[in-house]
Order: sequence, then structure tokens, then C-alpha cells
Amino acid sequence: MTRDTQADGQIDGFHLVIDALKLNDIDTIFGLPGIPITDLTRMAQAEGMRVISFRHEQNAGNAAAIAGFLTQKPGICLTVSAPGFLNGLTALTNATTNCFPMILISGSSEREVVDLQQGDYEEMDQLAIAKPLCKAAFRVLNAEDIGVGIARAIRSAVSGRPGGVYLDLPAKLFAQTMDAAAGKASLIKVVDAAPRQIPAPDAVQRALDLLKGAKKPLIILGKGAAYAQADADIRALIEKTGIPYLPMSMAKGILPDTHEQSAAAARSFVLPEADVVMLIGARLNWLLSHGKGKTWGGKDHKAWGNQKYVQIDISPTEADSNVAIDAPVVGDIGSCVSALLSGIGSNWAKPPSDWLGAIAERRTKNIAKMAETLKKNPSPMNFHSALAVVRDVFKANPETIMVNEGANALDFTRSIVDMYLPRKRLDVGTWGIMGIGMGFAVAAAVVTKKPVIAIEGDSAFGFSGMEVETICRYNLPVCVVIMNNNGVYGGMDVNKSGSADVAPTVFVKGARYDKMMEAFGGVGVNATTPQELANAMNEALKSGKPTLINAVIDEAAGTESGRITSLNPQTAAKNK
Ligand code: FYN
Ligand code: ADP
Ligand code: MG
Repeated sequence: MTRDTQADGQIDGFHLVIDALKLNDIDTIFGLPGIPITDLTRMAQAEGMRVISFRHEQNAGNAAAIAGFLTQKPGICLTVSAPGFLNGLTALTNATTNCFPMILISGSSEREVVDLQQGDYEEMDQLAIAKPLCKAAFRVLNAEDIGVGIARAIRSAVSGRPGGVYLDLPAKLFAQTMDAAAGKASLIKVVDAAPRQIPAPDAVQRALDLLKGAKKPLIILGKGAAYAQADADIRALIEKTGIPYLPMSMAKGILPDTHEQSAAAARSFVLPEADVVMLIGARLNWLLSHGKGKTWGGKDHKAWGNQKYVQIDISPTEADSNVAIDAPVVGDIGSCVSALLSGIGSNWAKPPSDWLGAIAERRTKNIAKMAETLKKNPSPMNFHSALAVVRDVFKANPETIMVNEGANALDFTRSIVDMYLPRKRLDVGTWGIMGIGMGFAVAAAVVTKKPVIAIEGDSAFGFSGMEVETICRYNLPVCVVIMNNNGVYGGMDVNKSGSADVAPTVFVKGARYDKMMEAFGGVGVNATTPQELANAMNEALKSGKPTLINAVIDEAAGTESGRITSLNPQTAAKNK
């Protein structure tokens, strides 16, 4: 049934779903057509929505998730029943883990048959499976409830701590019809979907008092701070207090990485040394060694222990999840930072100069050491000589969005390539997930209309590589750079058994990923020198054409697990 039914004053479920989304300013669907949602994708497109079709649901889901992060509106992923739903579920769970707002809408088979387990086409109790893996899950059985279902999904995704929401729409729902006027009246335009949450004045005062007494204060910015889009106030808070700050990876660029108060290049010095740490939209999870130090970075890493904490977070239960939080400030980051700012007068004393001096000394030393390494021009290229090129490209094109995944390709890029603007760096986030690459790249190009450069390990790229066809199909300004070192971590591993198989971490040597892009009409370049890489990247930015650069990297250049070798069970046991 189509909109024609409106001729007899009726509207169907398909159009109620589309109208409900549009009423809430949702204009894009990322998905993969098939039973029972094929017509929904066609009709959504006919009704003026942008429908981006992928080759695998996980990539569509990752696209929806990062669209949510970039826009503060829930990204929509649309999947078919059972297998399609399951393929999308990893992305939904990853979105929830990372606090990205998204809605996975999945078609499902007939309830009567599924619940009696009579073996329906793609039978699965999807709602029950999704529930523990996301923030909220709903099912709509009647056309007149579609408006409420979509409204509840939107509110759940973006209010409070953002996250993933599942919305189950059984096949029968789409064909249901109802009176068109009543249908229209049943839709809800959500008012104030993510209400501001103003922090309590005494909580703000407690935080200010703690910061005031600090001898070695430090601010840590997390991706929650990037999501909040309170960039100017965050910068003002950091500059007015004079407190050094450390950006978590997706918080890079909220202030330019070249800012003189950035302590990024003195990371392992400031973390154990600081006496008062203010977390802004960052959790004390494994990425911050649970607030205890020692659990990453190898044997020589110093334990923490003397820190007092201020934690700004929208979730009231985040505080004390790992170590005691002395001054929790619960509220949205915009409101919290602005409340702190109004408590900071012109007589605020900057941090003691010995603390600032010690950080500056470390930073200068580390940056100089890095500059030495980046200057080298080995053949074949290593990560450093290739990333020196990438660093210069981003410096000259700061509006470009970076997508980054891999092990060494991730860790080296994070510390070598400076970001200059907020929300320009999108990466593997809280889980260290591989496979976000092409989904993130497609969505970033679609929702921001900015050029995207994806720096990918050759292994990481494999998880979503088929989406180069999607990039070509929509003619997106995406340049994929594959750091090709012939394998997971590298290509040097040997099979000790004597059998003909290569070691589990090794791929086909000398693979030409650039030809994948050429297969779909994009530009493929094989780059063996920094100059070739620079030329190809600059040309990609200039032309805006889908491009894949196979950057040939020394297969011995990587280290096992990049910078988190200490998390391998054997290494962890030795370090105990
Ligand atoms: C940083 N550094 C710099 C600079 N920036 N030196 C010179 N110049 C610049 N601009 C230094 C910094 O001080 C550190 O040195 C080092 O470079 C690394 O910095 P980074 O990357 O910020 O810090 P680190 O130690 O790697 O951070 C820990 C971490 C991070 C856990 C937060 O590793 C991380 O986000 N990892 C994600 C890993 C992941 O998810 N992998 C996917 C799975 S891969 P020192 O101060 O001397 O320490 C599966 O195998
Ligand atoms: P990172 O990995 O960069 O350290 P995390 O994902 O661990 O960042 O932390 C993000 C935190 O930000 C979460 O605890 C989340 O509740 C919080 N958060 C997200 N959006 C907001 C917001 N608008 N206001 C306040 N806190 C937020
Ligand atoms: Mg590799």
C-alpha cells in the first residue's frame, strides 16, 4: 500500500513512520533494504528523506551512531529481521557504550508465529535480545501507536546520557491503515527532547573550592565534552583558570591541539602527578586506567593515588564508579561549565608556575623527540614518515574530518596528527572496536558535507571495506588511507608449526587495496613514499573524488597491540 490510499482518506503504517520521523526533523536513514522494510526505504526516499543504503548492517549502524554524535539528533539505522537486526546490534551496543544517540529500527516477523516458535521466516524475539544491549527498547503493534513509539525512541536516545534505542516494527504494522486525519493527529513532535540539566549551586561551589586549593590541577576532556557542543565555554573555562588539560582521543580539537595549555604531549607525566583532576565528559574507565594508573603502558608506568576529582557528567551514577569522586557536578556540560565560569572571578589565581613549568618542560622534550622521528625518511615508509604527511595535510585543511581505526595506525595517528577544530576526530572509542571505519566515514561526509580522511590499519579496514562501493555510489568526498603493513599489527609473524599456513596475524603480502576503489570507479593510488602519499591526499581533497590510497608501510614497523600491549594476557601476567 502506498500514499495513494490517502485518496480514500486512509494512511498506512509505512507513511506514519516516515511522517513521524520527518515531523521530528529526522531527514536521513542509514540502512539496508530487504523484507519487510524494502518499501519503507523506497517510500522514505520518495517522501524526500535521504536514504543511504549500505552493504552490511553493521556499517549502516555505525553510520547512524556517529551521525548521532555529530548532530545531537538520533541517527537512524533501518534493518531487516533476525540476521539483519543482529548485524546492526553490534553498532547499537557500541553506540550505547560510547553514549552516542541512535535508533535501530528493525522490521520483524509475525508475533503470533514468533512467540509460538513455529518457525517463521527470519524468526527471532528481537525485542528481548536487544533489551539488555541498549538504553531502551520498544515495539509498536498498532498503527495508531507509531507516533508514540517514535517519540519515546527519540527521547530515550538523546535525553540524559545519550545512547542506543531499539524500535521493533513487525511486518504487519506497515500495511495497517487508519483514518489519515486521525493518523496525523496521533504523531508527536517531541518538545525539548534533551532538556538542559542545571547543576545544583552547592555542587558547583564544592567543585570550585576543590579547584581553588589545587597545587597541580588538571582538566581531562572526554568525548562527552565534544558531544555537548559547548566549545566556547569549555575553552573559556580552561583559559580563564589557566589549568592544563588533556584531551581524550575524540576530544582532540575542542581546543586546538597546539594550544599552549595542552598537556597531551606530557600525558604519562601529568596523570600520576596531578593533585586535583576535573573530568569533563570523560569516564575513569580502562582508557584512564580506572583512576589507578599502572594497568597500561607497561611496567614503568607510575601508579596514581593522590588525586582528588571533580567530575562533570550528565549521569548521576557515573561518580564513584572506579575511585571516589570528591566533587561530582551532575548536569549537562553546557550548563555545568557555564555555572563554573560564573564562579571564576578576575582574581582567580593561575596554577603554580612550578607545575606549569614542569609540564612545559616535558612537553617540549616530547615534541622535540617526536619531531626528530618524524623527520626521518626510511624506505619502505614507517608509520611515522607516513603520518608526518597526514599531520601536514590536516594542518593545512583543519575542517577535514578524520576517521581512525587500527592498532598502530590508531595509536600513532592519535599522538602525531594534531586536530584544530571540535568533533573532527572520530575513532574506535570506549570499546576499541574495529569496523567503524567506512560507516563513520560515509555518515560524516553525508551529515557534515565536509571532506573525510580515514586513516585505517589494513586489518581494521577489512571489517567494513566493502563500503567503498557505497562511497563511490554516493560519490562522497572520502579519502581512505590504508596503512598497509601486511597484517594484524604487522606482517612479520611466522607459523612455527611447519605447516603451509601463514601465521594467524599475517595477510597476503603486497596487497593492493587501491584496486578495490578502482573497481567501483573511484581513484586508487599505490603510495610508496611520503611524497606520493602527500600528492595523492592533496589531489583527493582538491577533487573531492572517492579515493583509496594504499600506503605501503614496513611490515616490521608495528608493535603487537600498538600502545596497549600490556592488555595481552601474557604481558599482563608478566607485569603483575
Ligand atoms: C602525545 N604525545 C606526544 C604528542 N601527543 N608527543 C609528542 N608530540 C605530541 N603532539 C605523547 C604522549 O605524551 C605519550 O607519551 C605518547 O605520545 C602517547 O600519547 P597518547 O596516545 O595520548 O597516550 P597513550 O599512552 O597511548 O594513552 C593511553 C590510552 C590510549 C589507553 C588512552 O592508548 C588509547 O586511547 N588507546 C586506544 C587503544 C585502542 O582502542 N585500540 C584498539 C584496539 S587495537 P608519554 O607521555 O611519554 O607516555 C587491538 O589490538
Ligand atoms: P572518553 O572516552 O572520551 O573519555 P567517555 O565516553 O568515557 O569519554 O565519557 C563521556 C561521558 O560524557 C559519559 O559519562 C556521558 O555520561 C557524558 N556525557 C555525554 N554527553 C553529555 C552532556 N551533554 N552533558 C554531560 N555529560 C555528558
Ligand atoms: Mg596492519
